[in-house]
Amino acid sequence: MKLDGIELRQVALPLVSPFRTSLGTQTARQALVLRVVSDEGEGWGECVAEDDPTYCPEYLAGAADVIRRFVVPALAGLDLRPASVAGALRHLRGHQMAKSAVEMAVLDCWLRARLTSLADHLGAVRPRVPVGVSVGIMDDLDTLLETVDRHLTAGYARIKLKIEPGWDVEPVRAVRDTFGPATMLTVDANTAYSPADIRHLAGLDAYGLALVEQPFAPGDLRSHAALAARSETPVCLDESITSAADAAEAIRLGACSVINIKPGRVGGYLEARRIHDVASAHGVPVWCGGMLETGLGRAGNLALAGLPGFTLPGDISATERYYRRDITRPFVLEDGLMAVPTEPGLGVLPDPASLTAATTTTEWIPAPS
Ligand code: SMG
Ligand code: MG
Repeated sequence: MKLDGIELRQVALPLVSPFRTSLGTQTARQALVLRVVSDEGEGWGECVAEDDPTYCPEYLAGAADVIRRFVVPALAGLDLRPASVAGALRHLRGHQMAKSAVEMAVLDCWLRARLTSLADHLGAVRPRVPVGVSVGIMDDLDTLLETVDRHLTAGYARIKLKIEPGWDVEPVRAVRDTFGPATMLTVDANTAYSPADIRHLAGLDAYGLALVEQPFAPGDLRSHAALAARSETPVCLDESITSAADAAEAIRLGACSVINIKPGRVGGYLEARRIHDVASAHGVPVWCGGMLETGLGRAGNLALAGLPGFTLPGDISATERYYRRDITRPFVLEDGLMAVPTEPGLGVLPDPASLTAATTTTEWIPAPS
């Protein structure tokens, strides 16, 4: 397959309610939508970098710049296939989210031309997957309990509470006391704690959490290992894991016993599958994280979550939890499950009218000949 060029579109989707984490509050998703054009047709991708470099070092305008100035020229003239994208971009350090978006669009294009779904290509084994919902930091406990009640009533299989110092034990205790021991409950700190908090965090053992996600800085595997040694609650890494090599090292050091896999954070769906394989070989369960994706990323994440090692519910909630109007058809919960798309490629396409309505800028980057 030969690359003609990539169209970059910045889209803005207002969130149905503000999403507050220890990193800040989001009221809208600014996303970068890619359309790869090749001699074999078109494919769509999404870059999950955020406006600001707070969750990770990448940010949207930077990702667009990397794609424009370095990625498109590096792929021009190649006999392009999904499995060769990462290698062709290896000389560019970092920028996993930019690379992932391009690999995703190449995968979509390639698989559409071969009438194969991403789920089949990755090796998904389940037609439907249980999913969870990530609940932001709230102003008060009453609002939190109402929100959790609504999500459990809707059928979500797991509740994840965002935590930070000052909003941790109390909300966890309130949710556990109100909804009982059968509710699968996890917490995510997005790196808000320091090694001095290890004893405090071990106190969460009293509440039967399925896991505690990324309490410490991305590079601080040592503190994650220290918490894991001291606490009964499984430690899960998110921000720390940017490759299969990272995953292998974290498992070896005892820094995690669960891994959150986000294709964008690790450079693409193919590296995500390698992390799944490494984790499975070590008996480490994985689950699919979320970055408030549009329907394009949601479709791809559902395909990934169909792999056998994805044994915990992911942050792949129904569209209505995020957006009133997405750029694709909405994804819905059916009996607490979400269906893995079966059509070729990602299995969804942007709805032209919704895409146009959400688009703020469009740019065509031709592959240099
Ligand atoms: O897509 O449902 C979603 C969001 C899930 O909590 C979520 N994502 O650290 O796991 C995480 C966060 C990252 C995005 S907010 C900074
Ligand atoms: Mg996280």
